[in-house]
Amino acid sequence: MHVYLVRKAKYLKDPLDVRICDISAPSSVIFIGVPWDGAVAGRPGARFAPGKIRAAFCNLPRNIDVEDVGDVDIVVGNPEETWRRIEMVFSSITDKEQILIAGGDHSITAYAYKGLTRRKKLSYVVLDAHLDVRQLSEGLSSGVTTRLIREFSGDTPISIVGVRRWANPRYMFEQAERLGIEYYTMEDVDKMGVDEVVEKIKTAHKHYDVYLSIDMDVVDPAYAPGVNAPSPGGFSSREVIMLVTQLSKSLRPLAVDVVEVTPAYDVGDVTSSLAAVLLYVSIWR
Ligand SMILES: [Mn+2]
Repeated sequence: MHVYLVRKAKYLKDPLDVRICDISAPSSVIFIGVPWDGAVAGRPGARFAPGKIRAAFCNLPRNIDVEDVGDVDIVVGNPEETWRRIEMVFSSITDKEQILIAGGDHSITAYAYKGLTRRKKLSYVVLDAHLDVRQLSEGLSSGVTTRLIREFSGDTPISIVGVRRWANPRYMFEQAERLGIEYYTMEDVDKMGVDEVVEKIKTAHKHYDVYLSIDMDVVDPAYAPGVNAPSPGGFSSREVIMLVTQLSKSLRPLAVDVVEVTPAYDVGDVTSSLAAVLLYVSIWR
């Protein structure tokens, strides 16, 4: 092969400037993609997000080893088989300090959680504009995730941060309360401040291995336009980076996912690159 032919062109030649994917090494921190969007009721295309998020994540500075273990092999048109596969993959992950997950629509979270909960006593923290307490009988959508997690988790704590009053019908707030789900609306966050919210969540989840899920629609559409169900009035990218950094330092989550990115609606990959940065700052080791 010609000496000037490389697998991937490197634009900068500084040998000290090493990026995450320049070297592939086993690590206790792994990156896994779940390219499934078969449960999207709104704007489809999240199946293409892991590729975009991976590309952005790969290009971040390599301050820690992260092992890319690939994508879950999903089956288009078959949610039951796909969810079974996701659950199998995650139930087989052992001895990892942290699992970074690039979705996919939000339904992947429920089955990743279900797989991991076979070995660990998990609790669930989610950043989301939506309560996601819909029933499967309403139709296949990613709005069922928090209800499914409640079913899979028994009575372990569930906290939602960033809920929009204008993006959820009133009865869903009652449903969430009935299911024992703690939620913080954007107004709550504004009134209390991020420090107090993080402190309250830390106390509620202190005896558990935490699964932290980041639905990118928690971010304002001005900063994250490429999502399935955008809702105005969310965090800026700077605010959400600070929130995820603080939550991760406090909770040391076992698993962190970024979901609902829809590259076809994105602008210049800003949503994918923010998702990649959120995974990056969630690394607590
Ligand atoms: Mn959502």
